[in-house]
Amino acid sequence: MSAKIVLLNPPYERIAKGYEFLRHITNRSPSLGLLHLAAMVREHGFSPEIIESDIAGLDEEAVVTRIVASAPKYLGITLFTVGVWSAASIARAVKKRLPKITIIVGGPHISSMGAETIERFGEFEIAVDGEAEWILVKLLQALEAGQPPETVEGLILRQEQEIVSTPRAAELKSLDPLPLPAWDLLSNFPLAFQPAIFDFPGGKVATIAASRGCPFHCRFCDTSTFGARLRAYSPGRVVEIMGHLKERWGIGHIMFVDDLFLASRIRVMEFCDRLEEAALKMTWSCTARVDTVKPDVLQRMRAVGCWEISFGLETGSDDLLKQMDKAACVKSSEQAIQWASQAGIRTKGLFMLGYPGETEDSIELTRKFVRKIPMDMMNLSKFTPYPGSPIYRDLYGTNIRADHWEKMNGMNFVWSPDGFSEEVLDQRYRGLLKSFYSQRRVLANFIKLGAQHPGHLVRLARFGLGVLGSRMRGHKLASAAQAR
Ligand code: B12
Ligand code: SF4
Repeated sequence: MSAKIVLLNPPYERIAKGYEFLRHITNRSPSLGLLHLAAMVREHGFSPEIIESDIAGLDEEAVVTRIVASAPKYLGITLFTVGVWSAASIARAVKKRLPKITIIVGGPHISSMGAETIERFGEFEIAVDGEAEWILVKLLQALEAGQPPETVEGLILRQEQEIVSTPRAAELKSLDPLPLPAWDLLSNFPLAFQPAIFDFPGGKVATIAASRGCPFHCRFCDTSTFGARLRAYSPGRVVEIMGHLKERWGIGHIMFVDDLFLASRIRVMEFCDRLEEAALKMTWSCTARVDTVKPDVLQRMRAVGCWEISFGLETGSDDLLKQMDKAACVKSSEQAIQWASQAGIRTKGLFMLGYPGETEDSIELTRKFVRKIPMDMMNLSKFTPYPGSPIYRDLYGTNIRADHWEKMNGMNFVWSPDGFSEEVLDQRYRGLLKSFYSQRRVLANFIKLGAQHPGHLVRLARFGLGVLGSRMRGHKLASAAQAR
């Protein structure tokens, strides 16, 4: 019988306590990393299972019960910094009840901080550094053959008291030979895995990472998993995968999650040609740097179904953009949003608040900027120095501590720039979002989208009921406290 491996996306603080109603409107995309790994190990004779804890509504205890009932030989956990503590506690509980299991970890947190993490958390037995499809297959094969894991490249291991690394494994040169992600292993795919509200046209959605790697070095960004060299599927293969998703699962919209989907103009134009030939009639969205778009490319993208582009705009201050090493300026941000919107593509701006060097003036510049440009959606994250990002190294030893890992979800200020308390930053955070979302133009867009795709309105209603319920619970608690 083939050896079983459970691949786990652990529960973590996705939503701050008291704000559970947000789950109706947030992004519920599955881990593509686990889907790729599952497909690859299955192709090599292993038997994978996937647990998406949050999406399945499982807390730590429920996850442990599930794993113990499944009794796999191997447990593989994907680690974002935010999930490390909860993963360690699950690993500890599982190991107690299944002492022969081997616990393997990988993912962005391990690619940036693998050695420190397995040194600190004895529960994690073997760590895989970086892109892991081949490394995991070779590791499982070595373990099944009774060979020591030291023979496999790309690992971080505990040997007696020492933490050692084996030589770094070669990256994939092209993504084409990879098997299709194992979407069939997800329960209730695609319905349970919807993106954030108003962030897709409606209907069934799936994600694809059509390329890996990014040659830029924005100081807040952790690129340690895939490195600086861009590798991709051929445009034809991307279209084949889209066709498969449409035929097998009824998917109508694709979200490309690549760091740099538009890195090469030639590649994008060829992708558009292939997509047109295939006549799939699907819509899609992607992310882009502002300096990678031009009107003709945008018009071509629109003609073959591009529905939305998310631009990493970050701030309305040129000074801050410079400090971030973003290699872009506010003027080019404005230009890109205008071009995209003139081409008929919706735009989402990704911003952050609280980067080192942020001041009341820079916040005011951002506030004016988000009201000036014709952007349809705004995503504002609270600046977080993720391990693996250049800024983490600069700030480490100031006031970020490993205990902050559990809070590193972009929704907490784990670090504040000079002159700001967390409370003030929180006020500015709410103020910026309000400035943007209170605009009539923006609200009218949502109403229009909701009328075209009522699924969004259903989610909005559930969210509203959640807010109401939470207020009432707060009210009851307050009355109970007063009564005491
Ligand atoms: C799509 C995406 C999401 C989606 C899907 C999340 C998910 N679970 O995959 C959503 C929107 C839900 C999301 C949310 C968040 N994200 Co996000 N997200 C991405 C993005 C853009 C692409 C991820 C992807 O699909 N890559 C392609 C797949 C194939 O790669 P992969 O998942 O890394 O897996 C490979 C390896 O890591 C490794 N591997 C992964 N897991 C495992 C497990 C084992 C056992 C092994 C052996 C190997 C292994 O092998 C895989 C195949 O090669 C990345 C940026 C990037 N370039 O990776 C950011 C990124 C991963 N996100 C990030 C962050 C911070 C978050 C949030 C915490 C906050 C936020 N900013 O939104 C939340 C919560 C995260 C969570 N735990 O779900 C950071 C992580 C930094 C860190 N150290 O934690 C990244 C790197 C962005 C960045 N550059 O800073 N995200
Ligand atoms: S923010 Fe985007 S462009 Fe900058 S390094 Fe990260 S992935 Fe690359």
